[in-house]
Amino acid sequence: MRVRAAGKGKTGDAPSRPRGAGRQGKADIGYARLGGGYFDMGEKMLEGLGREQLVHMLRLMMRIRHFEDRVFELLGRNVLTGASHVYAGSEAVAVGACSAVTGKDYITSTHRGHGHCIARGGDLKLMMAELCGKKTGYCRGRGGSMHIADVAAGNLGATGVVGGHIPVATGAAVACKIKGESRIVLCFFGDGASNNGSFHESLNLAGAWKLPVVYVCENNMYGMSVPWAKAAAIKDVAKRAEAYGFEGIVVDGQLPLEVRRAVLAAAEKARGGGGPTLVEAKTYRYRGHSRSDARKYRTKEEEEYWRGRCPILLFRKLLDEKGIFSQAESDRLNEEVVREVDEAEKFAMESPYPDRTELFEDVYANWIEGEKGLVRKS
Ligand SMILES: Cc1ncc(C[n+]2csc(CCOP(=O)(O)OP(=O)(O)O)c2C)c(N)n1
Ligand SMILES: [Mg+2]
Repeated sequence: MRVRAAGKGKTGDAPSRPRGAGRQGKADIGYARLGGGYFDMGEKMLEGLGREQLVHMLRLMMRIRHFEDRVFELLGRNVLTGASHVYAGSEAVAVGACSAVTGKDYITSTHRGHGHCIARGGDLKLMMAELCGKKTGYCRGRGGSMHIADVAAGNLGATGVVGGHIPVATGAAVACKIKGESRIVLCFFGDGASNNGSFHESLNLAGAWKLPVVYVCENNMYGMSVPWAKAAAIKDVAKRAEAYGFEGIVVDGQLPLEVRRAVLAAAEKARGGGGPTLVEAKTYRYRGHSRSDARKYRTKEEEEYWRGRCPILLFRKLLDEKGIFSQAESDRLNEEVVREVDEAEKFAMESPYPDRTELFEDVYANWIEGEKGLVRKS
Protein backbone atom coordinates (compact mmCIF):
# COMPACT_ATOMS: atom_id res chain seq x y z
CA MET A 1 0.00 0.00 0.00
CA ARG A 2 1.39 3.38 -0.95
CA VAL A 3 0.82 6.45 1.11
CA ARG A 4 0.10 9.91 -0.20
CA ALA A 5 2.58 12.63 0.40
CA ALA A 6 1.83 15.61 2.63
CA GLY A 7 -1.09 17.78 1.68
CA LYS A 8 -2.59 15.31 -0.75
CA GLY A 9 -4.59 13.31 1.75
CA LYS A 10 -8.17 14.11 2.63
CA THR A 11 -9.59 13.86 6.11
CA GLY A 12 -13.13 13.19 4.97
CA ASP A 13 -15.79 11.11 6.70
CA ALA A 14 -15.15 7.39 6.39
CA PRO A 15 -18.23 5.64 5.02
CA SER A 16 -17.70 2.16 6.35
CA ARG A 17 -15.99 0.10 9.02
CA PRO A 18 -12.93 1.89 10.36
CA ARG A 19 -9.62 0.87 8.93
CA GLY A 20 -7.54 -1.04 11.45
CA ALA A 21 -10.29 -1.29 14.07
CA GLY A 22 -10.61 -5.05 13.93
CA ARG A 23 -6.90 -5.59 13.46
CA GLN A 24 -5.77 -3.48 16.34
CA GLY A 25 -8.37 -4.91 18.68
CA LYS A 26 -7.82 -4.78 22.38
CA ALA A 27 -4.15 -3.95 22.23
CA ASP A 28 -4.83 -0.60 20.59
CA ILE A 29 -3.35 2.16 22.74
CA GLY A 30 -6.03 3.99 24.63
CA TYR A 31 -8.71 3.28 22.08
CA ALA A 32 -9.74 -0.19 23.19
CA ARG A 33 -10.19 1.08 26.73
CA LEU A 34 -12.79 3.52 25.55
CA GLY A 35 -15.03 0.81 24.13
CA GLY A 36 -17.97 1.35 21.77
CA GLY A 37 -18.01 3.61 18.79
CA TYR A 38 -16.05 1.47 16.37
CA PHE A 39 -18.98 -0.21 14.69
CA ASP A 40 -21.60 2.48 14.95
CA MET A 41 -22.23 3.20 11.30
CA GLY A 42 -24.39 6.21 12.10
CA GLU A 43 -21.51 7.93 13.83
CA LYS A 44 -19.46 10.62 12.18
CA MET A 45 -15.96 9.36 11.58
CA LEU A 46 -12.62 10.64 10.40
CA GLU A 47 -9.92 8.31 9.12
CA GLY A 48 -11.89 5.39 10.50
CA LEU A 49 -12.05 6.80 14.00
CA GLY A 50 -15.24 7.60 15.86
CA ARG A 51 -15.92 10.47 18.25
CA GLU A 52 -14.46 8.81 21.33
CA GLN A 53 -11.25 7.87 19.60
CA LEU A 54 -10.84 11.30 18.05
CA VAL A 55 -11.51 13.05 21.33
CA HIS A 56 -9.00 10.74 22.97
CA MET A 57 -6.40 11.93 20.48
CA LEU A 58 -7.27 15.52 21.28
CA ARG A 59 -7.00 14.77 25.00
CA LEU A 60 -3.56 13.24 24.54
CA MET A 61 -2.34 16.25 22.58
CA MET A 62 -3.67 18.57 25.27
CA ARG A 63 -1.99 16.44 27.93
CA ILE A 64 1.33 16.79 26.19
CA ARG A 65 0.97 20.58 25.79
CA HIS A 66 -0.08 21.23 29.37
CA PHE A 67 2.45 18.82 30.80
CA GLU A 68 5.21 20.50 28.83
CA ASP A 69 4.05 24.01 29.71
CA ARG A 70 4.10 23.01 33.37
CA VAL A 71 7.55 21.49 33.06
CA PHE A 72 8.77 24.73 31.51
CA GLU A 73 7.25 26.73 34.33
CA LEU A 74 8.77 24.48 37.00
CA LEU A 75 12.16 24.78 35.33
CA GLY A 76 11.78 28.56 35.37
CA ARG A 77 11.10 28.50 39.10
CA ASN A 78 14.01 26.11 39.69
CA VAL A 79 11.65 23.60 41.18
CA LEU A 80 12.80 21.31 38.43
CA THR A 81 16.51 21.29 37.70
CA GLY A 82 18.67 19.77 35.00
CA ALA A 83 17.88 19.64 31.31
CA SER A 84 14.39 19.09 29.92
CA HIS A 85 13.62 19.41 26.23
CA VAL A 86 9.95 20.11 25.79
CA TYR A 87 7.80 18.75 22.96
CA ALA A 88 5.21 21.54 22.60
CA GLY A 89 4.37 22.10 18.92
CA SER A 90 4.90 18.52 17.78
CA GLU A 91 2.02 16.83 19.63
CA ALA A 92 0.38 15.60 16.43
CA VAL A 93 3.43 13.49 15.53
CA ALA A 94 3.56 11.42 18.71
CA VAL A 95 -0.22 11.11 19.04
CA GLY A 96 -0.85 10.36 15.37
CA ALA A 97 1.95 7.78 15.20
CA CYS A 98 1.16 6.04 18.50
CA SER A 99 -2.52 5.81 17.56
CA ALA A 100 -1.49 3.70 14.57
CA VAL A 101 0.25 0.91 16.50
CA THR A 102 -0.92 -1.55 19.10
CA GLY A 103 -0.02 -1.86 22.78
CA LYS A 104 2.06 -4.93 21.92
CA ASP A 105 4.33 -2.95 19.64
CA TYR A 106 7.48 -1.27 20.91
CA ILE A 107 8.40 2.38 20.83
CA THR A 108 11.74 4.10 21.37
CA SER A 109 12.13 7.74 22.24
CA THR A 110 14.52 10.68 22.36
CA HIS A 111 15.89 13.47 24.56
CA ARG A 112 12.64 15.31 23.63
CA GLY A 113 10.61 12.33 24.69
CA HIS A 114 7.83 13.33 27.11
CA GLY A 115 5.35 13.55 24.24
CA HIS A 116 6.07 10.01 23.07
CA CYS A 117 5.55 8.65 26.57
CA ILE A 118 2.23 10.51 27.00
CA ALA A 119 1.00 9.53 23.54
CA ARG A 120 1.77 5.95 24.45
CA GLY A 121 -0.63 6.28 27.38
CA GLY A 122 1.99 7.18 30.00
CA ASP A 123 0.90 8.19 33.50
CA LEU A 124 1.46 11.92 34.10
CA LYS A 125 2.03 11.39 37.80
CA LEU A 126 4.81 8.85 37.29
CA MET A 127 6.34 11.05 34.61
CA MET A 128 6.36 14.22 36.69
CA ALA A 129 7.76 12.29 39.65
CA GLU A 130 10.53 10.93 37.42
CA LEU A 131 11.40 14.42 36.20
CA CYS A 132 11.64 15.52 39.82
CA GLY A 133 13.95 12.61 40.70
CA LYS A 134 11.37 11.09 43.04
CA LYS A 135 11.15 7.49 44.13
CA THR A 136 7.63 7.15 42.71
CA GLY A 137 8.74 7.96 39.15
CA TYR A 138 8.82 5.61 36.19
CA CYS A 139 12.47 4.74 36.83
CA ARG A 140 12.41 5.39 40.59
CA GLY A 141 13.92 8.81 39.98
CA ARG A 142 17.08 7.40 38.37
CA GLY A 143 16.38 8.44 34.78
CA GLY A 144 14.93 11.93 34.82
CA SER A 145 13.58 13.78 31.82
CA MET A 146 15.72 12.14 29.15
CA HIS A 147 15.56 8.54 30.26
CA ILE A 148 11.98 7.60 30.89
CA ALA A 149 11.26 3.97 30.08
CA ASP A 150 8.33 1.67 30.71
CA VAL A 151 9.53 -1.59 29.28
CA ALA A 152 6.53 -3.57 30.53
CA ALA A 153 4.31 -1.30 28.41
CA GLY A 154 6.56 -1.65 25.36
CA ASN A 155 8.18 1.77 25.82
CA LEU A 156 11.83 0.77 25.51
CA GLY A 157 12.89 4.18 26.64
CA ALA A 158 14.43 7.50 25.76
CA THR A 159 18.06 8.55 25.65
CA GLY A 160 20.11 11.72 25.91
CA VAL A 161 22.51 10.40 23.27
CA VAL A 162 21.22 11.80 20.00
CA GLY A 163 20.54 8.89 17.66
CA GLY A 164 21.66 6.42 20.32
CA HIS A 165 18.34 4.63 20.40
CA ILE A 166 18.03 4.06 16.65
CA PRO A 167 20.22 0.93 16.84
CA VAL A 168 18.22 -0.13 19.92
CA ALA A 169 14.97 0.13 17.96
CA THR A 170 16.53 -1.71 15.05
CA GLY A 171 17.83 -4.43 17.37
CA ALA A 172 14.36 -4.81 18.89
CA ALA A 173 13.02 -5.24 15.35
CA VAL A 174 15.63 -7.96 14.73
CA ALA A 175 14.39 -9.72 17.88
CA CYS A 176 10.75 -9.45 16.73
CA LYS A 177 11.70 -10.96 13.41
CA ILE A 178 13.77 -13.81 14.86
CA LYS A 179 11.01 -14.68 17.31
CA GLY A 180 8.43 -14.58 14.52
CA GLU A 181 6.30 -12.13 16.48
CA SER A 182 3.76 -9.87 14.84
CA ARG A 183 5.17 -6.93 16.80
CA ILE A 184 6.69 -3.94 15.16
CA VAL A 185 8.88 -1.10 16.45
CA LEU A 186 8.11 2.61 16.20
CA CYS A 187 11.31 4.63 16.38
CA PHE A 188 11.10 8.41 16.91
CA PHE A 189 14.08 10.69 16.29
CA GLY A 190 14.90 14.20 15.12
CA ASP A 191 16.30 15.69 11.91
CA GLY A 192 19.64 16.23 13.65
CA ALA A 193 19.85 12.55 14.59
CA SER A 194 19.46 11.60 10.94
CA ASN A 195 22.96 12.99 10.32
CA ASN A 196 24.48 10.54 12.79
CA GLY A 197 26.20 7.33 11.79
CA SER A 198 23.89 5.30 14.01
CA PHE A 199 20.95 6.35 11.81
CA HIS A 200 22.63 5.28 8.58
CA GLU A 201 23.97 2.00 9.90
CA SER A 202 20.58 1.11 11.37
CA LEU A 203 18.57 1.95 8.28
CA ASN A 204 21.00 0.07 6.11
CA LEU A 205 20.51 -3.14 8.09
CA ALA A 206 16.78 -2.60 8.47
CA GLY A 207 16.50 -2.37 4.69
CA ALA A 208 18.78 -5.33 4.02
CA TRP A 209 17.01 -7.55 6.56
CA LYS A 210 13.50 -6.20 5.90
CA LEU A 211 12.97 -5.48 9.57
CA PRO A 212 9.57 -4.66 11.08
CA VAL A 213 10.31 -1.09 12.08
CA VAL A 214 8.75 2.29 11.30
CA TYR A 215 11.23 5.16 11.58
CA VAL A 216 9.49 8.44 12.40
CA CYS A 217 11.67 11.48 11.88
CA GLU A 218 10.39 14.59 13.61
CA ASN A 219 11.85 17.27 11.41
CA ASN A 220 11.40 20.42 13.50
CA MET A 221 13.88 22.21 11.22
CA TYR A 222 16.65 22.54 13.81
CA GLY A 223 19.22 20.48 15.69
CA MET A 224 19.85 22.84 18.62
CA SER A 225 20.59 26.12 16.78
CA VAL A 226 21.60 24.55 13.47
CA PRO A 227 18.96 24.72 10.74
CA TRP A 228 18.37 21.54 8.77
CA ALA A 229 18.98 23.55 5.61
CA LYS A 230 22.58 24.17 6.71
CA ALA A 231 23.21 20.69 8.07
CA ALA A 232 22.24 18.73 4.97
CA ALA A 233 22.15 19.23 1.22
CA ILE A 234 18.76 17.61 0.73
CA LYS A 235 15.36 19.04 1.53
CA ASP A 236 13.72 15.94 2.92
CA VAL A 237 15.15 13.43 5.38
CA ALA A 238 12.68 10.94 3.87
CA LYS A 239 14.79 10.83 0.71
CA ARG A 240 17.49 8.96 2.62
CA ALA A 241 15.32 5.84 2.78
CA GLU A 242 15.79 5.30 -0.93
CA ALA A 243 19.52 4.74 -0.40
CA TYR A 244 18.67 1.84 1.89
CA GLY A 245 16.09 0.25 -0.36
CA PHE A 246 12.79 1.25 1.19
CA GLU A 247 10.16 3.94 1.05
CA GLY A 248 10.39 7.38 2.60
CA ILE A 249 7.27 9.49 3.03
CA VAL A 250 6.81 13.14 3.96
CA VAL A 251 3.77 14.10 6.02
CA ASP A 252 2.44 17.25 7.63
CA GLY A 253 3.43 16.79 11.26
CA GLN A 254 0.87 19.29 12.49
CA LEU A 255 -2.04 17.04 11.45
CA PRO A 256 -2.42 13.94 13.64
CA LEU A 257 -4.67 12.12 11.21
CA GLU A 258 -2.18 12.56 8.40
CA VAL A 259 0.62 11.18 10.56
CA ARG A 260 -1.65 8.34 11.63
CA ARG A 261 -2.53 7.43 8.07
CA ALA A 262 1.09 7.19 7.01
CA VAL A 263 2.21 5.24 10.09
CA LEU A 264 -0.79 2.90 9.87
CA ALA A 265 0.15 1.95 6.31
CA ALA A 266 3.84 1.62 7.25
CA ALA A 267 3.00 -0.51 10.30
CA GLU A 268 0.78 -2.76 8.21
CA LYS A 269 3.57 -3.20 5.69
CA ALA A 270 6.13 -3.96 8.42
CA ARG A 271 3.82 -6.45 10.12
CA GLY A 272 3.25 -8.22 6.84
CA GLY A 273 6.98 -8.76 6.25
CA GLY A 274 7.36 -5.82 3.87
CA GLY A 275 10.17 -4.22 5.86
CA PRO A 276 10.76 -0.70 7.15
CA THR A 277 9.46 2.73 6.15
CA LEU A 278 10.82 6.15 6.99
CA VAL A 279 8.07 8.65 7.76
CA GLU A 280 9.26 12.23 7.98
CA ALA A 281 6.88 14.56 9.79
CA LYS A 282 7.48 18.26 9.16
CA THR A 283 6.92 20.00 12.46
CA TYR A 284 8.21 22.69 14.83
CA ARG A 285 9.19 23.09 18.47
CA TYR A 286 7.59 26.14 20.06
CA ARG A 287 10.14 26.59 22.82
CA GLY A 288 13.90 26.82 22.54
CA HIS A 289 16.03 23.71 22.34
CA SER A 290 16.19 23.74 26.11
CA ARG A 291 15.42 26.32 28.78
CA SER A 292 18.56 28.39 28.29
CA ASP A 293 18.04 28.83 24.54
CA ALA A 294 17.12 32.42 23.54
CA ARG A 295 16.19 31.27 20.00
CA LYS A 296 18.32 33.92 18.30
CA TYR A 297 18.74 31.73 15.23
CA ARG A 298 15.10 32.01 14.15
CA THR A 299 12.74 34.87 13.37
CA LYS A 300 9.55 36.02 15.07
CA GLU A 301 7.72 35.68 11.75
CA GLU A 302 8.73 32.04 11.47
CA GLU A 303 7.60 31.35 15.04
CA GLU A 304 4.28 33.11 14.45
CA TYR A 305 3.66 31.12 11.29
CA TRP A 306 4.09 27.85 13.17
CA ARG A 307 2.07 29.05 16.16
CA GLY A 308 -0.70 29.61 13.62
CA ARG A 309 -0.34 25.95 12.67
CA CYS A 310 -0.73 24.74 16.24
CA PRO A 311 -1.70 21.06 15.98
CA ILE A 312 -4.18 21.33 18.84
CA LEU A 313 -5.96 24.38 17.44
CA LEU A 314 -6.11 22.80 13.97
CA PHE A 315 -7.52 19.55 15.34
CA ARG A 316 -10.07 21.33 17.54
CA LYS A 317 -11.22 23.31 14.52
CA LEU A 318 -11.50 20.18 12.37
CA LEU A 319 -13.58 18.32 14.98
CA ASP A 320 -15.81 21.35 15.41
CA GLU A 321 -16.32 21.86 11.68
CA LYS A 322 -17.16 18.19 11.18
CA GLY A 323 -19.78 18.38 13.95
CA ILE A 324 -17.88 15.88 16.10
CA PHE A 325 -16.72 17.92 19.11
CA SER A 326 -17.62 21.57 19.59
CA GLN A 327 -15.20 24.29 20.63
CA ALA A 328 -17.09 24.59 23.94
CA GLU A 329 -16.59 20.87 24.57
CA SER A 330 -12.89 21.27 23.74
CA ASP A 331 -12.67 24.09 26.28
CA ARG A 332 -14.11 21.83 28.96
CA LEU A 333 -11.73 19.01 28.02
CA ASN A 334 -8.86 21.46 28.22
CA GLU A 335 -9.81 22.39 31.78
CA GLU A 336 -9.99 18.71 32.72
CA VAL A 337 -6.51 18.15 31.38
CA VAL A 338 -5.14 21.12 33.32
CA ARG A 339 -6.51 19.50 36.48
CA GLU A 340 -4.77 16.22 35.55
CA VAL A 341 -1.48 18.10 35.29
CA ASP A 342 -2.16 19.83 38.63
CA GLU A 343 -2.62 16.42 40.21
CA ALA A 344 0.56 15.11 38.60
CA GLU A 345 2.53 18.04 39.98
CA LYS A 346 1.05 17.58 43.44
CA PHE A 347 1.85 13.87 43.38
CA ALA A 348 5.44 14.56 42.36
CA MET A 349 5.93 17.28 44.98
CA GLU A 350 4.57 15.12 47.77
CA SER A 351 6.57 12.04 46.76
CA PRO A 352 9.79 11.15 48.60
CA TYR A 353 13.27 11.17 47.09
CA PRO A 354 15.00 7.80 46.95
CA ASP A 355 16.87 7.01 50.13
CA ARG A 356 20.67 7.46 50.16
CA THR A 357 21.05 3.78 50.92
CA GLU A 358 19.53 2.99 47.51
CA LEU A 359 22.20 4.95 45.66
CA PHE A 360 24.01 1.95 44.22
CA GLU A 361 20.90 -0.10 43.48
CA ASP A 362 20.18 -0.68 39.80
CA VAL A 363 23.70 0.35 38.85
CA TYR A 364 24.98 -3.16 38.32
CA ALA A 365 22.92 -6.27 37.77
CA ASN A 366 23.07 -8.61 40.74
CA TRP A 367 24.41 -11.91 39.53
CA ILE A 368 24.65 -15.03 41.65
CA GLU A 369 26.09 -18.44 40.96
CA GLY A 370 23.26 -20.78 40.02
CA GLU A 371 23.29 -24.45 39.11
CA LYS A 372 23.75 -23.65 35.45
CA GLY A 373 26.11 -20.73 35.82
CA LEU A 374 25.41 -17.07 36.59
CA VAL A 375 21.79 -16.01 37.09
CA ARG A 376 20.32 -12.66 37.93
CA LYS A 377 19.09 -12.17 41.49
CA SER A 378 15.45 -11.04 41.44
C1 LIG B 1 25.64 11.98 20.22
C2 LIG B 1 25.25 13.36 20.67
N1 LIG B 1 25.70 14.42 20.02
C3 LIG B 1 25.34 15.67 20.42
C4 LIG B 1 24.50 15.84 21.48
C5 LIG B 1 24.07 17.25 21.91
N2 LIG B 1 22.68 17.45 21.43
C6 LIG B 1 21.63 17.30 22.25
S1 LIG B 1 20.16 17.53 21.47
C7 LIG B 1 20.93 17.88 20.03
C8 LIG B 1 20.14 18.25 18.80
C9 LIG B 1 19.37 17.13 18.26
O1 LIG B 1 18.59 17.57 17.20
P1 LIG B 1 17.41 16.74 16.63
O2 LIG B 1 17.83 15.31 16.47
O3 LIG B 1 16.91 17.43 15.43
O4 LIG B 1 16.33 16.76 17.81
P2 LIG B 1 15.52 18.00 18.39
O5 LIG B 1 16.29 18.52 19.55
O6 LIG B 1 15.37 19.00 17.31
O7 LIG B 1 14.22 17.42 18.81
C10 LIG B 1 22.32 17.81 20.16
C11 LIG B 1 23.28 18.08 19.08
C12 LIG B 1 24.04 14.69 22.15
N3 LIG B 1 23.20 14.78 23.19
N4 LIG B 1 24.39 13.47 21.71
MG1 LIG C 1 15.40 18.80 15.23
